[in-house]
Amino acid sequence: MLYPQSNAHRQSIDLSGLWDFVFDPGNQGYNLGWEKGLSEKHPIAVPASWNDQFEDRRDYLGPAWYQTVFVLPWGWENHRIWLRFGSVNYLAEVWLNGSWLGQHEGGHLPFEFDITNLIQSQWNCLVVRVDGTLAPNRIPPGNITGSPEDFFESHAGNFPQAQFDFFPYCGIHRPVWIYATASTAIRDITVTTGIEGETGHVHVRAETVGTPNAQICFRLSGHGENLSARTICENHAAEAQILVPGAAFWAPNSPNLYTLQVELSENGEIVDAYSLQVGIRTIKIEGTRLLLNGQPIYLTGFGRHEDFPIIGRGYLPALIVKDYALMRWIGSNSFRTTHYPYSEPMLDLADRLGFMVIAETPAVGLFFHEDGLARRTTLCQQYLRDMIARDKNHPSVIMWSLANEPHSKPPHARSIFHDLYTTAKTLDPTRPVTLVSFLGTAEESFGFCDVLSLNRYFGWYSQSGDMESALKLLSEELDVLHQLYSKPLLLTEFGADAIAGHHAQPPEMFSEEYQAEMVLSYIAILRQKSFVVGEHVWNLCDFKTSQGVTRASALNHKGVFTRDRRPKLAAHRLRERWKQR
Ligand code: BDP
Repeated sequence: MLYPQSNAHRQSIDLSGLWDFVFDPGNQGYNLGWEKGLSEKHPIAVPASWNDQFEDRRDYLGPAWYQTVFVLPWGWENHRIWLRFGSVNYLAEVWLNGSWLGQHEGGHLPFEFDITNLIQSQWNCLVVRVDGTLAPNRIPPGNITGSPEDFFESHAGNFPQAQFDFFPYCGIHRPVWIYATASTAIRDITVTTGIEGETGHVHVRAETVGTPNAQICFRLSGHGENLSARTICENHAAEAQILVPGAAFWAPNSPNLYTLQVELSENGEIVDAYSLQVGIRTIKIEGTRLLLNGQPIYLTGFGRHEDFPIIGRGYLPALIVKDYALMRWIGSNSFRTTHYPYSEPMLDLADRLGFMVIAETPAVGLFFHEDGLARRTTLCQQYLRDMIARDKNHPSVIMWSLANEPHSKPPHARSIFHDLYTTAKTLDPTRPVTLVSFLGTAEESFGFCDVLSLNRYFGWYSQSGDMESALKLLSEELDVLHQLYSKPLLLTEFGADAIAGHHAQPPEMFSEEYQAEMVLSYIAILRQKSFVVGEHVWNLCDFKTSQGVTRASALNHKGVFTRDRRPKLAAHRLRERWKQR
């Protein structure tokens, strides 16, 4: 799904700002006709989670109602008009001027409605009902009361009872846009790239609406080139292959980008245009190595969260810029979008700044009890498809992650993941696909995944405080996985909680020294294994969680930076280590 853009042929307006809002704990909004307009209104900022914006509703997960009004912008008459939400967590129901537009389930991914026939020339009233209640048949799941062997017990007593280790923030988390195009317009663009010697191959496909056989022109410019291909759409689609001799390839140290301009014309007149940044690169697996543009790469970096005081999981451009500054300062080259797709601008910056990204679906904490399983499986498929549709054109995205730490011991888990793997490979044969597991040798999906992604906390949740035994176990387990599968292996999570300012010599748990020692000692082991292709420390920053006995101040303290982005000892040590490469 294309991100909104403004140019001479399409216009987008961001409706972010102060909206009206009301909590609906008694679920009376439908009966009171709130879809036509709210009777009680409190100001709320959009985008941002609602949980930390008020004095007393942190743990309230829904339902709640949002409302804003807007006028039809000048010149938008006779255009096709869309309403687009970047992310609403979790279930959104939407009305425009009292008419039902539809609903969307799941945070972290965009959805949109064609509002051409409902928009009015003067004021328009947009109402959104949001329900973030945790439920066992939602993705990610929560409020599970079933048999304990089906899920990870350590989250069971937490409040709110999420089946995952981050706060279940709710609300409109990313900008809401209205945008206008001509009735014949570009709806989707897919770019794949290849390399042959010095030549870059850029394959472009565009999909359109309106006139089925409009003319299309693909122009690729940058690095001294200005190449174009013209063709005519057949059945609303057109493709072209552009060869770029002596291409400037995209890589972390040289994130070269070209601009692809797609122009759609009717009777010789341009009716729509869309431009996209294109990085020419390949990503492949050869034996136990991960190759970018044919060269082995080693990932250094983090898992992270979209999380910050007051805005919760809301989109905050300054935070994105800051986190890239920190990730660059510390010498990392990659991250995983733990545990859900991040905002589109985050990926745009990864393209520009040269970070490699493992893009992960919201399938965290999956469990395989029959109750609700069919529904959860369908949602996982949908979120995977939607994530690939949204993020497929980013050169920075080098891998898809199907899930984080599923409780996948039950035998039927394997076929569910195999189906997800097949979906990812069918939609995008160009990228490796992984699944992030804590089961190690018991993870059945490692048999078909392209890369083994393992989370390990020896020395923390087990062998607590006993670094020597922890490292021995780590080293042995890695070797066993290598013997079993002989595939590239990523340590996607390792780390320790450190309360900033707490020190101990000799190091002990929760001190900055223990965290630093653990992270550095793990890295020393990983670097001895030729089949290990990367190390992602858990986490870039401390982040908010549900309350529970292992979460002092309802925070996970495994950040090497604090929640307000100040370095702990581990950040300095990592920087020294990663600057050596
Ligand atoms: C892993 C999870 C991650 C948690 C982390 C931890 O993948 O979401 O935050 O453990 O417990 O199991 O710190």
